[in-house]
Amino acid sequence: MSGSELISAIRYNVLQGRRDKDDEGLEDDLVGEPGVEELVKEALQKKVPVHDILLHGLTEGMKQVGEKFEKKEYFIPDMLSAAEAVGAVMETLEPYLLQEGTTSKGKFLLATVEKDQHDIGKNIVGIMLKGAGFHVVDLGISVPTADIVTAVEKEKPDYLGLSALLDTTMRHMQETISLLQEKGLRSDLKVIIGGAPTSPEFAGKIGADAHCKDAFAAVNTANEMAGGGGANG
Ligand code: B12
Repeated sequence: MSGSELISAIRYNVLQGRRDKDDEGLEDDLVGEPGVEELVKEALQKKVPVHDILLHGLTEGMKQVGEKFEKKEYFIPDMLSAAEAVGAVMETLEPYLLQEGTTSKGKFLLATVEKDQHDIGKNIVGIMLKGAGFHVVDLGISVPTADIVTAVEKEKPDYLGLSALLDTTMRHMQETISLLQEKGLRSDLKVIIGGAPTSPEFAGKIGADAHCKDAFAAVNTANEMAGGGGANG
């Protein structure tokens, strides 16, 4: 398979929720055909850029899963199998994303906000930031606002990254910033937000320092804030 065939096969197999060759597939019976794991390994061997595997294969596949969920063609277990297939290959991709830094450019605290369990995007952001030389502390999913603020108090990070994928949980980002302000913890901290329902306008409205549309933008923004260049500089 060529690079672009591999990318489209990865996308299709995410959509089918197929982690590996033993999985059947949500819509077609595909047992024996390579799944996401085998395809990603082949793509890496063929030197398909990791950026393309992530954005055009895995992330685009998840986006299409979301569209099917919205149209009620897919249900929660279907979203979960796709998410599991993507989660499983992150370990394979991690060493390729961790090529750059060894020196710490600062401490980066990451969390998915209260009542929100989505973490694939946050985990990618964490791996890429580690790779860019930041010391990443990941607080996990559905982290209560008070716990995020306590962690800021304890860890004294330079950056706080908040992730929200639901319209109903975005408000906890604002809540977190307000509580940080109340406790006098906001001024030395850069707050960066991300996740599908968020936007630069929303970031401005709630007083965050930046919004990033994906993990590559997160690395660029953090690098700029740390006083260096972009993802490649
Ligand atoms: C997988 C998935 C799930 C999985 C999550 C598994 C997991 N471990 O994460 C499960 C099945 C658990 C799930 C559950 C639900 N989900 Co869901 N889910 C998705 C889906 C299909 C993909 C999300 C994803 O992983 N995308 C791939 C990653 C790589 O992209 P990303 O998350 O956007 O992250 C990138 C950027 O946003 C950015 N980024 C993200 N975070 C951060 C943080 C920082 C600091 C920075 C800088 C950048 C950044 O960088 C990332 C990497 O490039 C989306 C559809 C979609 N289009 O997003 C729906 C979606 C988010 N889910 C949705 C819904 C409704 C739900 C449920 C409420 C369903 C239900 N009725 O129960 C529950 C809620 C559970 C909860 N309390 O959180 C809706 C949300 C609608 C809305 N706008 O509010 C969506 C949009 C589906 C839809 N179209 O209706 N879901």
